[in-house]
Amino acid sequence: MKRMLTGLQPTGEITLGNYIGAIRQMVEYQEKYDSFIFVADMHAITIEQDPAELKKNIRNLLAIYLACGIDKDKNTIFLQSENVYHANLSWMLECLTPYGELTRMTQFKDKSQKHKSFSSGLLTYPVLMASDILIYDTDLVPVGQDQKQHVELARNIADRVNKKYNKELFTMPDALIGTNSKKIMDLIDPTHKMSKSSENKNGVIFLLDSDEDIRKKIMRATTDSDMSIKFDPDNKPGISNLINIYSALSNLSVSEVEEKFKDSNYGTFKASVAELVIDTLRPIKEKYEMYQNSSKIDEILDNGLNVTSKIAREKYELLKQTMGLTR
Ligand code: ATP
Ligand code: LTN
Repeated sequence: MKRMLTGLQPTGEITLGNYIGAIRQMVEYQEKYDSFIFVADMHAITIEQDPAELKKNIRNLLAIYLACGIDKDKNTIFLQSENVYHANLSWMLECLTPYGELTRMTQFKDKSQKHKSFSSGLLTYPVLMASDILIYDTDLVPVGQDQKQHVELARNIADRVNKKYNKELFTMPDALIGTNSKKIMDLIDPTHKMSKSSENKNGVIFLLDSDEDIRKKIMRATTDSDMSIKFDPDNKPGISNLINIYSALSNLSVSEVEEKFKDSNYGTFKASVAELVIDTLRPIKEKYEMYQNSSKIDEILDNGLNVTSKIAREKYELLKQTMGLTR
């Protein structure tokens, strides 16, 4: 069985974009692959985090995973910072990665421009991601388009290190980009991705938003004055985004959604999108409450640490020996 690994950063409340673009795929893939799912908390600290807030976000993300249907019996679920081998392997890989390769990463260029001052971790973060992936001999890495370049870097590192030491040290991973994985845009500014860390929360649907808030946000979503429900991301980004959301949650194709609402006005269409989002999120919210307050999370993490630290330690020792870090 192929091994799959992926994780989200606990950098804030989980959005509908994270759900449609990432979590739903994880739930689907858990049936097919030997699946490793983690909370990328070491990645989160590349940007400054309030410690109490980070702690809360870590637990919330774990409860969200479970509430969305990630099954503890079908996945190895763990917290990245508890498994110390990730960062140790990452250091060795950093020393095997040219600086220029990291400054060329699109996400680094974007994020380093956005923040006045930023940590060196923001630059080296893709190597830690490569370490997360390579340490388990991962075959498949489900990610959104924005992370594809980082998986490519992990492949480059694996290939270079294997060649350098003339050994099959690492398995070559492949990015897995879902065919119907859609990029969900901000409701207020539909030319930008819906993002946990957006300033204006009115453009973002959080999985735990109240029904009323969801309705308000969708009814106030930016649209155009053309009044036709047509998918045209360049000229009608707002309506196209709502069509994408409806399509993703109803499993209807974009053209089936256009057909279904061809005689509707924007108000009716928006109300239907809102109701579908509310119906989708209702059971998730109910389960979330149950998991958040249970000791299940701790049991799951203890087991995850146990399983992953054995595998990770072996890979770490192997590279350590190979590089001559030994007495
Ligand atoms: P941040 O604001 O902290 O950058 P984010 O909401 O952009 O967070 P990430 O933690 O970077 O989310 O991404 C987690 C996963 O969710 C990734 O696989 C990413 O591709 C996916 N994802 C994030 N936002 C969206 C979106 N708007 N549409 C579809 N997929 C998304
Ligand atoms: N960088 C990813 C989170 C992440 C990840 C990984 C995803 C960290 N390590 C390993 C897949 C595999 C993000 O920001 N979404």
